[in-house]
Amino acid sequence: HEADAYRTDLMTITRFVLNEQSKYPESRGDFTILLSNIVLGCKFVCSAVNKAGLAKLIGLAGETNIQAEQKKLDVLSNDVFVKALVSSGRTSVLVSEEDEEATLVESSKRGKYCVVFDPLDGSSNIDCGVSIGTIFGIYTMSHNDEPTTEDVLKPGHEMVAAGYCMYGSSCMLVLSTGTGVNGFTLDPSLGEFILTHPDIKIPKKGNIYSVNEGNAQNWDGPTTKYVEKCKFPKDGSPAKSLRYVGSMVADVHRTLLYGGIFLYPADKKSPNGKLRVLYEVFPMSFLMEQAGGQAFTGKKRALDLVPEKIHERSPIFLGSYEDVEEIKALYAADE
Ligand code: P6P
Repeated sequence: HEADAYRTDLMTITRFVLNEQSKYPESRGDFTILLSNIVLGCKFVCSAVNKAGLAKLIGLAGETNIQAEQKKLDVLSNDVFVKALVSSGRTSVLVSEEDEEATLVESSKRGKYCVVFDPLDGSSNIDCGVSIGTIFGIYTMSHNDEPTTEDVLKPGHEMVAAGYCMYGSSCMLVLSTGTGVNGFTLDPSLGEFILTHPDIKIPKKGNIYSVNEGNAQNWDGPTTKYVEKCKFPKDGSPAKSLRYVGSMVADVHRTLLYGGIFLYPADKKSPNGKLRVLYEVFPMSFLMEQAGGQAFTGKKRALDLVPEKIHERSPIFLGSYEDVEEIKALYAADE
């Protein structure tokens, strides 16, 4: 009857976080309130993304330019997250991929957390039904003065939590609050995220590499050498498989569960790579380290980066510990 027991012991994300927070006697439930507002945003986006295709269909029948509606999905998602986070009364600074400037919360609504997020990463993939996602990272304020962007221009290792929600065949929220990584799947009939992947650990080594090979002509030496090694191993080991969705949440989620390495290297055209430090590189690097993997920028541990601008980019190599070690060795040899 093991299965029956499991089915009745529904561990929702809220209960799970409350259990975790109860270990800190001084916690006043602020984080749980913050998280419940992030979860609300994810449920909204999940429902909107799933209807997007249908809306497109209806759009064809109606006169509105559904394409414009489609495009707005990332703006709509951003509005929902900003409003939910501000109204939670638990945040002071918000940085979103969608907003050029940070949101500094008005004093009556301020709280001790700062949230950096990409409300709908990979949204260019919506039209073809590819999985997309929300990525977020959470810092705490270190003072009670006026909040500024300085409060989020901190190294990623100072984050207290990070996670992503992937809108795919199922809606899955992967979260770490610094004591490991757990995966929760949305049960639409309950409207609850249920713990389905407790204590996720990434395999120490994988046989998948994930990179946009279309940029190969612009790569530097170490990346070129590493990808060459994946395709034509010299030590007689089998060649790796290439899996590249082009949506970071989908590529990182597969890497976390199956192992392997995800690369978005610097190239001649973009010397800092393409992915954003605060709300793509840091949250995914935080999760990888918490799951026993690692994340490297080509020069240093990704979480040790100190961003100077809120939309700054960085090259990133993340995934199975041993796979990232190999590319670190190639960069070290290249110095
Ligand atoms: P490229 C999506 O546009 C995104 O921001 C990430 O989700 C994804 O990993 C990357 O860009 C894909 O970039 O240059 O390979 O198309």
